[in-house]
Formats: sequence, structure tokens, C-alpha cells
Amino acid sequence: MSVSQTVRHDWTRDQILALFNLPFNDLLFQAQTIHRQFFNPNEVQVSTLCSIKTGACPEDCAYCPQSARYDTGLEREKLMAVEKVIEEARAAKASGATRFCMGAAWRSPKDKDLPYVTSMVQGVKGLGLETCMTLGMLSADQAQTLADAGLDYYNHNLDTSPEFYGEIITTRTYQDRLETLANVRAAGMKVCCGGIVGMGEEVNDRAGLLQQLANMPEHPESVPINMLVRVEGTPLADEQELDAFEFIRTIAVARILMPKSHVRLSAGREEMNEQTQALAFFAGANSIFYGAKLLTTPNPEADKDRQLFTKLGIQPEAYEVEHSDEAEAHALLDRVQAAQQDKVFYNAAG
Ligand code: SAM
Ligand code: DTB
Ligand code: SF4
Repeated sequence: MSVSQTVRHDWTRDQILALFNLPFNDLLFQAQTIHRQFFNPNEVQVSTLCSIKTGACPEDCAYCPQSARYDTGLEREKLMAVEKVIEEARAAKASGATRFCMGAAWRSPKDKDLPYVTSMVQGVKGLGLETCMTLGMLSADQAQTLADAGLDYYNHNLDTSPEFYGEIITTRTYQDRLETLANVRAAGMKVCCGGIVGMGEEVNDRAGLLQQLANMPEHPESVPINMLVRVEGTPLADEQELDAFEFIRTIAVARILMPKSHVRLSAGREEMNEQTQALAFFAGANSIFYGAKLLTTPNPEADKDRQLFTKLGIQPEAYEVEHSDEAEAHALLDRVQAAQQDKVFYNAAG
């Protein structure tokens, strides 16, 4: 197979499995070659997560510490006040994040919640940050309300292959997820959609997840690949750890299948050494969650990530340029200038 290829939406499972089965060096070479056709290989996008509503979720996702069905010792919290969310976003921006992702442990938002979350979107955008939310399933109307408020990205994961899905979640179907994703697209928002590996699935399931993502009419702009964070009290707490090379292969295949998407080295970095993370960047990962906490579990300290970027000569990616409206253009300039002044991150070029 040529390493130079156009963006495709017709991948067969066998073709994807053939990529997974390549010798490791051949796979990584192919992924890195494709990565360089579309991205600066030394830039990584940085997003910060914030849990705006924590715990007591009615769903039964077997990996999730926030499900009310499992005793994980997590304190349930009410929806965070809008001002508090904006304060957190301001801190995230000051430490170098360009996107702020707000997550809620909901099956889907209630219509009475929407005015609060739309105010959060407006407030966070007002700081000049990109906005992302993950609030569970959305109706077409709810998606439109969020899009009208200016929400840039909506995160809703397929999590795994259609075949393995039933082993992990029984309270919502794969089809429910696809419908939410279609509603998000139809409302004009960018899609952030990926999954989790290390849940006891087979390579065929990892291929199946990527096949679903790659064969969507439009690829998700952002593809988070999460390594399962095994949380005490969840049904997957004692799951066997996935071999790091299998994780890297998953990133590489995602990069080859979705050459223009940002592939996020997502949950699980706290348990990964720097070498594994460096290999993930080489395989084509070009986004991370940045800041000491994911939603409820630890993530590497910001300082540690800055040191890793320095060691690897990686720069944080600036805000995406395609936002052409004037206010956003000003916000972009502000951020670039602020970044230059603050030198929050090491400047590998300087
Ligand atoms: N409740 C909403 C939903 O499920 O759509 C949004 C929040 S939910 C926590 C967002 C995503 O986090 C899940 O789809 C899953 O992919 C990921 N996630 C949750 N727990 C995880 C864990 N223990 N390890 C890795 N990823 C996890
Ligand atoms: C995604 O794919 N991963 C993030 C984000 N989207 C919302 C969440 C990871 C959660 C890890 C477990 C926790 O911290 O609760
Ligand atoms: Fe609830 Fe989302 Fe966790 Fe599933 S992943 S239990 S829907 S918070």
C-alpha cells in the first residue's frame, strides 16, 4: 500500500487488520509519513478537561468511575456554577491550554440544564479558548442550541467496536451514539469521537472501532484514543493491562485511516512512561489532555508535560486558523502574543 493516499471512507476490516499486523517499524514509518503530509510533526494540540458535573450517572459503562452503579468512592457533585467554570478555564488558558473541554456525568442533558451550559460556552469562548463539551446523548434540538451558543466541538465516543460494545454498556446502544454524532454534525459543530482500548477487547475490536470512525461521511476532527484507566470498584478494575505496543499500533492505524484528524493521546498517560508517549507522538498522536486531572482521575502535572515537550522539541499547537471571524481572529492574535510573552512553553525554535 502506498503511504501517499487520499482521505478514504471505505476501509474494510481486513485492510485495517492488515495495517495492525504490519511489522511495527513499517507501521510507524507509514503513519509518520502520512502525519507529515498533513501536520507539523513537532506540534501537539493541548486541551484541558473540567468535570462540570461529577458522579451519580445512571448509565452502566463498565469502565467509568462516575456510574452510580459502582462503588468507586467518588463524591457526587452538582452542576458547577458558571463563574467557577470560567475561573477554571482562565487558569487553563494561563497554563497554556488552547481548548477547554467540559464534561458532565449525564445520560443526556435536561433541557433545564441547557441555559447553564450555554452560558459556560459563551464565557469560556469569551476568554479566547476553543470550547468542547461532552454531556451524553443529544437530541437534534439540543445540539442546535449548543451550536448556536458557539460550542466548537462535541465529544461523544463510540468507545469500541459494534461487536464488543454490548460487553461494556447496556444502557444505551451503538445506534444511539451514532444518532447523537449525526445530530452534532447536522448542527454544524466539530466532532470529537474516539474510544477506549485495554478493556479486554481483541485487535479485531480495535480495528472495528477505527473502521466505524474512518467510514463516517466526514472523519471526526478530533479522535481521542483512551487507554483504560482501571478504577477500583468498576467492573474493569482488574482488567489485564494492554501491551504498550498494541496501544501505539492503535494510534498509528488511526493516523493512517484519518490523516487530517487530530488524534489525541488521551486518558492513561499517568500510567505511561515518557518513551511510550514519545512513540505515540511518532505514531501520529498530536493532541493531549493537559493539566493534573482528567475528569476524576489523575493526569500528568502540567510541569511534567512541559518538560516532556522540551525534551522532544514539541511545541503546543496554536489555535486553529480556520476560525475566520473577526473576533476570533483577534483572539488568535492575543493568544499568540500572550504565548510569546509568557513563554509558558519552551520555545524549541528559539
Ligand atoms: N457522560 C458523557 C458520556 O458518556 O457521553 C460524557 C462523559 S464520559 C466520562 C466521556 C468519555 O470518557 C467516555 O465516553 C469514555 O470514552 C471516557 N472514559 C470514561 N472513563 C474512562 C476510563 N476509566 N478510562 C478511559 N476513558 C474513560
Ligand atoms: C475522552 O475521550 N476522554 C476524556 C474526555 N473524552 C471527556 C475523559 C477521560 C476520562 C478518564 C476517567 C476520568 O478521569 O474520570
Ligand atoms: Fe455516565 Fe458517561 Fe460515565 Fe457512561 S461514561 S457512566 S454515560 S459519565
